[in-house]
Amino acid sequence: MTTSSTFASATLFDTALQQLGLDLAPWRGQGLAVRAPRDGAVYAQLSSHTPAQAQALIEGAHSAFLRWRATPAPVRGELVRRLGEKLRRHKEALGLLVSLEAGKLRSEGLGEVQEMIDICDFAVGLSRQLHGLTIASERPGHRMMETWHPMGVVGVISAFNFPVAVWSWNTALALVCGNAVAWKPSEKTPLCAIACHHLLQQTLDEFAAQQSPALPDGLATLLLGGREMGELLARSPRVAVLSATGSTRMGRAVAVDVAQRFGRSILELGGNNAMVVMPSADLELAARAITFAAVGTAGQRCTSLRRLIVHRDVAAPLLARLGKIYASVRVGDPLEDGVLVGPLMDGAAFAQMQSALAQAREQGGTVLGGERACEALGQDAWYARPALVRMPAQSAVVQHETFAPILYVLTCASLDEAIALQNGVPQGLSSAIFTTDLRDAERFLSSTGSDCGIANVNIGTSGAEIGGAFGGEKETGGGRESGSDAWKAYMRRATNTINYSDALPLAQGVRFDV
Ligand code: UN1
Repeated sequence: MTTSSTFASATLFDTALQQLGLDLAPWRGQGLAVRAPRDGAVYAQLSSHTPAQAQALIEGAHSAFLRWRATPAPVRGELVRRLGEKLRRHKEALGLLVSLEAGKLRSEGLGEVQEMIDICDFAVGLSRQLHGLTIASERPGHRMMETWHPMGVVGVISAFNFPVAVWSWNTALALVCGNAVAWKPSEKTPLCAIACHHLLQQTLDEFAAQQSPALPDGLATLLLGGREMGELLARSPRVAVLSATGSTRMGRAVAVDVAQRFGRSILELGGNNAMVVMPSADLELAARAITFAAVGTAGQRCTSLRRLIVHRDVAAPLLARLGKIYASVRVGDPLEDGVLVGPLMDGAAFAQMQSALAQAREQGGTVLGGERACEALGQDAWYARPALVRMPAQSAVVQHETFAPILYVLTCASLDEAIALQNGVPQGLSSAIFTTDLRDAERFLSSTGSDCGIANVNIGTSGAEIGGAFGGEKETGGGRESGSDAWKAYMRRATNTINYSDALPLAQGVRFDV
């Protein structure tokens, strides 16, 4: 049988582009490599935008915004509905492209596109629900209310590990909220970005032809480039909101630049996610959840499980089970059926993993796994066996996010100790507890429990649905994207007081007779 894994990456890239109807010619140049982590093959070289081109595109986005903000929100929703339809039609091809360029399993690539479809559906509903409140006024014959208005150009900086979904969370919401979008994708996944841009541009063109007056060009723009492109977005006074996903280091730089000009930022930065396993837990379920969260996507999700805090009473059986899983889990070509762990993004990611493991050993850790694997798949293909690391304490290396399949294991003697360990790191994205004890579960979710933006019971830390707000506290940056009322970050709130009486009473009983 011939499976997609039998084909060289170039052939598969060709197939995906053909199915997407995407011509790469206008994007070709020098500077940005399109690379497949599964075999390290470089498929194409693309050019970056110059700063002058980027400035012009941002200006164009702003002009488009001035028209788009006056388009009724449900009509804006219709555009996003059509984008969702287009994504449904191209799910296979786009999913394959994600698997190729980000090194994800087939089902993870498809899952990412499903996440895009889901957020489009969500945003369509939202387009009729951008509600403000009506508020009781203390003055007779007065009414107060809130109205929500578009902000302007929303800048989006996204990371390689979710090269399409994170863009869609921001873009679907930003568009229904009446904003324009300027996107700087990771320089490691430019082709996924071009494909998304192509599908949105096609949708916009079809939609614009049916609008009167015609829709302006430039509503969604793509800025290809490196770090300097991110800086340009962060510093541009035209960018009203900047939503940035990536490392804490990047976020710290961006946040300062945006704050300097009183812009608004939505930051989704590093995670160092923990799971607590209590004595009452269903250990088999916990072992499966741990495996998906820790080794899935080769540990390269910001929600990946990095710390396991297991109660000493169940540490032995759980670790024995995990030891077996870690020894047998299949590492290999992510396009091959049965493989659960694909490649790391590149050689730098592999080097960082090895450096973290060396530090863990120095800090008293015992490492199982972690060595290079599947070298036959390519000299520049960087696979690693997932690593399970027993640590004597939550030392420096455990406090740090390493974007790789390393799971540090700590033991605890009580829920209080577990919560202190869970909260005892600088990051605060995702967390979970495995327990069948109602008290433990509720305590973990309470104000004295997990300090993360995501806290789960009896499921892992990764794989969040789009319906909830996504993001976290402390060094994770505090931003919220995706579902719930995250849309409010893409709009500005106006408080309106309307006097329908023939008098002019002042608030707080102030007298000012003229
Ligand atoms: C990310 O890693 O940047 O919750 C996003 C998850 C995915 C999104 C992760 N739905 O794991």
